[in-house]
Order: sequence, then structure tokens, then C-alpha cells
Amino acid sequence: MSRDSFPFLTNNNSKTALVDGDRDYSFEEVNGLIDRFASGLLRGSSDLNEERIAFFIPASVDYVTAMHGVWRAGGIAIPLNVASAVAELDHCLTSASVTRMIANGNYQDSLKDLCQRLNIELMSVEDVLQDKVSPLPVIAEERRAMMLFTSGTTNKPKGVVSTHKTIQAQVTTLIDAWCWTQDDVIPLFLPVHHIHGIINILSCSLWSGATVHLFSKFDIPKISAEIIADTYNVFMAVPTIYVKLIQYFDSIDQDQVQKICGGFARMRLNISGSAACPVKLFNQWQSLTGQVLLERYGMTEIGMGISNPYSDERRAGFVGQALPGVKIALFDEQNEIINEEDVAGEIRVQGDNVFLEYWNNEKATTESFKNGWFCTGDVAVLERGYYRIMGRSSVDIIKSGGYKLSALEIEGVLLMHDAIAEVAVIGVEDETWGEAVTAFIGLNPGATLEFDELRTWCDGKMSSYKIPKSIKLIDALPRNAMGKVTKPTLKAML
Ligand code: MCA
Ligand code: AMP
Repeated sequence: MSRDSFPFLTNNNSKTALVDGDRDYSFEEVNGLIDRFASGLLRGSSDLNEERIAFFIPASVDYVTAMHGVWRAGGIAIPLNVASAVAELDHCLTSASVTRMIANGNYQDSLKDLCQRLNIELMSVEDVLQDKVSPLPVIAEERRAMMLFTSGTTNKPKGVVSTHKTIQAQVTTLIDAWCWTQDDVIPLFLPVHHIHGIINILSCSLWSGATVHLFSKFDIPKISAEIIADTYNVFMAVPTIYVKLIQYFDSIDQDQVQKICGGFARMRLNISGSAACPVKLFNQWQSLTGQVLLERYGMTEIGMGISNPYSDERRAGFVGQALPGVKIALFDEQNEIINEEDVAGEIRVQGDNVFLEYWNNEKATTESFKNGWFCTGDVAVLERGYYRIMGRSSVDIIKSGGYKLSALEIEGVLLMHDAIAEVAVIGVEDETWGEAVTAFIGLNPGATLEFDELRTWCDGKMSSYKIPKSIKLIDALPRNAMGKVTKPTLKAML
């Protein structure tokens, strides 16, 4: 892929690509920044040759500059979660052998010690930008481009590696399926270390020549004001965001609610994904705004796989059909494809959209594929031509507000508390979060534990959204004959 044909950010000249705070950036400007950043990263060499470069930057023009700059210079971009506790970064940085970290201002201050200890060069975007653009490498599309960390059932997150070709496949299928054009304007308030923010919103928009308004967080009043002003015609969010909007409507004047709902009603598309959209929420949104939510299904390892149609029936409680270019099949426990409707099976995926590998983890990569199909661990059923997600095969994965959390990772941290003898973490159905992290705790003899004290203790040891929303003290955790905690029993106890 040469610089001229690099399609990730179209060259739409003076048209606005990004709005960051009060400032608009044209495609020409952003492209210029990216080339200067890529040149600075290269430091006179011809290619970064898949050097791992991490960045700790919220959604902003600097984020786009860093991400695309690494791509253009031939590196592997590793966008980190700016909401993570610094203690959680150690594993990502060491397992990926990161050599350089890009962060600005306060973020840079919080990372200084860590980077020094891990021998990682810490620099700001400004430090890297070179005045003059140097020759940039031609990047073969099979080369590695990005690594995103995802929680699995194991304790530590794994680095999901996608190539330039993977990203291209993930983006182009959505542009076609959801009819992106350069006239689209979309807000981005989701975190930019996950596919939802990176691919579905940012990359689709930049590729189509559309405009993204960048927010460092989900600022309801600010975003609502833009919605009333008809700034956006496309809106993509996790179900929790729609729940939070409806909760917000209950706290403001009806007059204002009508105006915001009017703004949503005039959009061409509202999408929900990353977690199940309850039918009740789907119906509430439709009655408030007239919008029929388009629900779709995806995963870090595959981008988007299944989507309700843009122009045909969008069915509540269903995720739709395989996206163009994506092969989806349901498999039974004997690894046979299920060819009939109404029979549940594991969703498996094939296509250019599927990731290359888990970084430096051949065992996990091999285990996640069977006969060339990527095994998602999600269970679904096909009913009248549409897939419906029924759940996950593992109780150790929790989806809270769209974030995928590893119960084992949270348990590992909680076990370091002096009072805790044993712990089991599960996700409990919750109207706002989808699933709320709940910890069942057995205490050491004579120990006591208050919920608030535990929450304070967790601060800085894990991202705040992983901290249990409630705890239940229990004499002994239920275990099976093998000594393994029977989490379904805990769920049933509630
Ligand atoms: C925030 N809090 C949470 C969560 N988010 N607790 C549980 N689960 C969460 N997801 C807690 C904070 O710890 C804090 O607690 C309090 O809520 C307020 O935090 P704040 O950041 O102000 O909350 P918010 O701005 O309202 O955040 C809610 C959110 C956010 C916007 C829904 O969680 C979010 O951006 N979620 C989306 C994640 C996402 O993009 N996932 C996609 C990955 P305290 O007050 O106690 O400190 S999945 C994916 O990419 C696949 C491919 C796919 O299909 O899309
Ligand atoms: P992540 O690995 O963080 O990308 O999260 C991917 C997981 O989110 C999938 O494996 C599903 O379990 C879940 N997911 C994504 N979209 C949906 C949806 N529309 N309905 C139900 N679950 C979903």
C-alpha cells in the first residue's frame, strides 16, 4: 500500500475530517500532521518494521495523528485505555514489548515512572512531529497494523493483532452495509481503544470522507445540545448510553426532551451494539424518537460480523444477518455446522475481517480456531433468517456497559486484600450496565469487610468500571467435585 493509495484516511482536501473542541481539522491538515508524525517516528530509517508503539491519548486530533502516523511508518499501533489504572498497563506494555509511548500533558506525568522502569521512551505528539516530511514506506496489506487488548477467560488480557487488510475488510463492509457517505457527521464519545470507537465510528468516517466530532467522554448536555442543533445524522452507542439518555430525559424539562428526541428523529441512523440491546430499550427508543435501532454484533477479534439490515426489517432482540464478506455459521458441540433454524450453537466466523493472531501467544491463537473458523464463544440461534444472541459459553466473561471484563482478572486483584480468603466474581443482570460486577466473598477467620472500604482499596488497582458494584459475604463458595466454584449456583442464589 503506497502513501498515495493509503485508503484509511481519504484525501478529501478542505472538507472537515475532525472537530476537536472548538477547532475543525480538514482532511488535508490531518493528512499533513500524520505524514509529519510518521516522518518523526522514522527518525531517518525507511520503515518501523512493526515496532510496537503505544499511545495513551483520548479521542482527539492527536490520537488520529498517532494512530495513522504509526500505520504510515510501518509500525504496530497500540491504543491504550486512558481510563485504566497505571498498574494495569504493565502487562500490556511488557507482553507487546512496547518501545515507545506517546502521551501528552498530565497523562505523560502519570506514565513517567512506569515507562522509566520498563525502559520505554515516553514522548508527546509535539515531540515526534517533524517539520519536513520524509519518504514513507510502502506497506504490504498483510502486515500487522494494530494490537488491541481484550479480556478473555484467563487472568491477563491478550493482544489481538489485526493487519492492514483486516482493518480494510472491517471498515469497508460497514461503509457498504450502513450506507456511509461523505455527508455523514457522527459524534465519537466511546473509548478509542476498542473496535466500536476505532473502526465503526472513527475509521468508517475518515474512510468515507465524513466528519467526526471528538469527545473525551460521554458528555450528555453537550452532546444533546448538538443533537438539538441537527449537527449529527448518525449516532452509534452501546445500550448503556441509550439507557443513560432515557434516565437523563427523566431529569430535565419535557420541552427539552422533545427537542432532543426531535434531533434523534431527524437522523438517518441510530445503532446499538457491543452488548445485548433489551427489547424494552429498543421499544422505548422507538417510541421516544421514532428511530428503529439497528442492532449489530461484533467482537475485537472479528470487527463486526452480524448486522440488522439498513433498509429492511430491524428486528428487536435480534442482531440480524452476516455482513457482506463475513462468513458466519453456528456449530454444535460435535463441531458440526448446524444447518437448521431454531437450534442453538456457537457462532464461528471466517473472512478477511478476522484478526491475525494473539500477540506472542501461539497456543491461544491455535485454540481459538477450529478448522479455519474463529470460535467466538458466543451462543446464538437462527430464527426466521435472523440471528439472536443467547449468551456466552463462559461465565467468566462479563459485559458491563459495553466493556468486556474478565471475572478472573478482578478476582485476582480482590484476592490480594488481606481480609479475603476466597472470591468469585459474576455479572448480574442490570438495567443500566447490562451486567453489573458482583463479588461473592469468603472472609479470613475474624476478618471484617465493608463494601465502601473495599471500593476505596480497589482504586488505582483496577479501572474504576471493573470495581464491583456490590459484594455478598458468604461462608463458603459453592464448589463442584473438582473444587471449581459453580458460578451458576451463585447466580441462582440471587
Ligand atoms: C463507567 N462506569 C462503569 C462503566 N462505565 N461501571 C461499570 N461499567 C461501565 N461500563 C462507572 C465508573 O467507574 C464511575 O464509577 C461511574 O460509572 C461514572 O463514570 P463515567 O466515566 O463518568 O461514566 P460514563 O461516562 O457514564 O460511562 C458510561 C459509558 C462507558 C459511556 C457507557 O462505560 C463506555 O464508554 N462504555 C462503552 C465501552 C465500549 O466502547 N465498548 C466497546 C467494546 P464511580 O463513580 O464509582 O467511580 S466492545 C467492541 O468494541 C466490540 C467489537 C463491539 O461489538 O462493539
Ligand atoms: P469485545 O471482545 O470487547 O469486543 O466484546 C465482544 C463481545 O460483546 C461479543 O463476544 C459478545 O459477547 C458481545 N456483543 C457484542 N455485540 C453484541 C450484541 N449486539 N448482543 C449481544 N452481545 C454482543
